[in-house]
Amino acid sequence: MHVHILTDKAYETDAVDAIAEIHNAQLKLSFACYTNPDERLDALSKIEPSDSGLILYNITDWYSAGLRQLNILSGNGVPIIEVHPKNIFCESGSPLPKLNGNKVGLICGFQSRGLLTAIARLNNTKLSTTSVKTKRKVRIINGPNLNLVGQREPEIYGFDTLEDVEKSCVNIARSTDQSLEFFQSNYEGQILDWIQDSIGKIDAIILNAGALTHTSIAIHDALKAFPGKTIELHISNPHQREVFRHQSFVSLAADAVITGLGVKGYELALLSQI
Ligand code: CA2
Repeated sequence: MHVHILTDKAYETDAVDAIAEIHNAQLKLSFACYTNPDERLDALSKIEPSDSGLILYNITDWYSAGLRQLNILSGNGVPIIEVHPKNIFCESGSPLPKLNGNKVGLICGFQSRGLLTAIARLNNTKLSTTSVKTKRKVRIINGPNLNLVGQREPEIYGFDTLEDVEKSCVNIARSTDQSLEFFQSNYEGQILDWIQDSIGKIDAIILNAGALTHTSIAIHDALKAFPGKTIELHISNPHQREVFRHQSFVSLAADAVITGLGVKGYELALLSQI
């Protein structure tokens, strides 16, 4: 499994080096930065048809000789993915012209994280035993009465139902390469089981414990045992409400807290990198 990453921007090397370090344990990554077009051609000519793929990172100026080389590689069955940190379609840039062979695709707009997605894609294409190791695994856990959101008290919780929230979170998880499970229960024991079951399996829990936030030392203790990241989330801002909502046992065990942003808070928690 040998993936080549090619760029022509010297300032990108740090990001790519860090990514190469993470991935070299699982696959061989060769990273090269060529600002000189002739050197780039030379590098392309050294890629073997048996190699697993080529990632072109943030390269904007292509010229006919380069395209010819890429066409040969692509025709030889080497998958090629073009990655741009920015959304080139918003910046009046344009993608590489279509190649003859099996160009895999284009990823843009995810900053340097697009590289991870491209590597995971190539990894998957050729190595069925190494599934997508780069995916952050997230659980969103909702506590009591959150199944009523959108149906009652819209002045506090808005009009979106929990089902609507789940749908938008699933879309965000998909586009940010995270795997997501979305739960709701009215039972404290069930929430404890989901937290305990996350240990060793899940990278981050986004928890809206509902009213249990203000009462449950058991949830606090379970979160303390969870080694991943915990984001406490509330649709409303409990600090602006009754005094009994000002105390949170979850906050003491959480890495971050989002409150009062409505159901958008779920999406923001999912987009945050902690
Ligand atoms: O603001 C939040 O997200 C809360 O966690 C929601 C809880 C509340 O007990 C917390 O203090 C703050 C309540 C869950 C939703 O309960 C509803 C009750 C009736 C109608 C609609 C929702």
